[in-house]
Amino acid sequence: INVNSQIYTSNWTSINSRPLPSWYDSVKFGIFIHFGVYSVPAYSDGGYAEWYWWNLESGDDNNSTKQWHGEHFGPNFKYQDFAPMFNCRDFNANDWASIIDKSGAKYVVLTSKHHEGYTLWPSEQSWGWNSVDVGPNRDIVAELTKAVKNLGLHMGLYHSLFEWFNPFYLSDKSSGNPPTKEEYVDTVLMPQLMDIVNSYEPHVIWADGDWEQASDYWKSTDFLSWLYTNSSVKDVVVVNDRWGHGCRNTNGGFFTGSDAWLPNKLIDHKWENCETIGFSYGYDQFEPAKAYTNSTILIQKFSQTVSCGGNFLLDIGPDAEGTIPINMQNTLLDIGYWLQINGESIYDSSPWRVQNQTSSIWYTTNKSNGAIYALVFEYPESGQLLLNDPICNSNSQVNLLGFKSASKITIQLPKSNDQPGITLNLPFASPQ
Ligand code: FUL
Repeated sequence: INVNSQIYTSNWTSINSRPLPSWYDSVKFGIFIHFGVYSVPAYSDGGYAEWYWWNLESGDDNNSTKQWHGEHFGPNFKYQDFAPMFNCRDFNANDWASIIDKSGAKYVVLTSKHHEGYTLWPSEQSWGWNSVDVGPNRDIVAELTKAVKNLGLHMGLYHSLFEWFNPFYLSDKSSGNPPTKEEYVDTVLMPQLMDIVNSYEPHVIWADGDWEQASDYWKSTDFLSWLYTNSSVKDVVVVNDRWGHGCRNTNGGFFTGSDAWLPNKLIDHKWENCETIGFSYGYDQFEPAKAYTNSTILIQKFSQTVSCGGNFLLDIGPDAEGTIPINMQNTLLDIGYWLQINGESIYDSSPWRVQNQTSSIWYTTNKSNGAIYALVFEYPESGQLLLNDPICNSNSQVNLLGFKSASKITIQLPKSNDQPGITLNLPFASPQ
């Protein structure tokens, strides 16, 4: 189907009928980046560090954010006063892109604007609350877009539909429920969405903040019909499903369920698991190294996600200087090394007819070479691995990816022909 020639109109039936551009399903792995003024205090009350401003203004009286803020910055220090400290002095877009490339990820999703409203590009609709006017004095979106695209990766942008404290939004919100006016959407949101598309040509638009209002208020289908029909990225762009309450797992592009959604069963619509390495999406300077999920567990979650038809969007939270914390970098390199060996079981793969055998064996298949891949998280000490589901015959071959000294493994077939289940006699060594 030629996505290009279609005209999409402003209703969900039309928007939902658009086929997802195929690059997205084939690449499987992306890196999410939460970066903004919240990267300065980098403090979490146990929830997300990027929610600092909300906790400061609106959370419970004397909550831990308010206490910590008072102790460190005093009562008169406003959230906006953090912006000049968002200096990004070590931010080097080519370095970020290179680390991401080494992780084996094929796309990036950067926060062009989170709920705080601060934009990482000089948005005219930010009235100075952006990274060119205050903070680093740099267009972060432009720099990273260029570096990521230069390496042949797809660049995407996360954009919060709402802003906690935008006066236009607060005024719309107080007009009724649902709001009886849409000044924020007309004056801020729609011009911003069109601006990021026209200026940076992102291949992913990752909307968020959907729970605040219905998609009618956000005019989501107006934007998407323009994006799919008239924009310069209409052939390649993919979007998620966070376009208004009730839209998740129903409307838009790929499904996202909840944050870090890992349903562990086949989902027959393209979906994505936005995982984090730590707990927060934005940087939390107090998160101890031991609270970070190690690479082995992340690789397992990644495999489970892909087995069930999902993409894995792994989040990193750089600090206010623009450094990706070293343990996050290490994790990315670990995953990249694993993908160098095991990538053929992931990239371009499809879910198999069976997703898993127990919680430690997950399957994928590659339709172009007909192979079935078993991703096995526990190496059997006995050297014998029983796979219950594959149906093999005497011509079948089994290889252990990454095992260099002997490519073939002996297979014991079931006693009667064409029965599922095989026993593999593996070498008594773990793969290099
Ligand atoms: C959530 C946001 O509220 C979080 O801060 C984060 O951005 C996550 C990916 O989406 O809904």
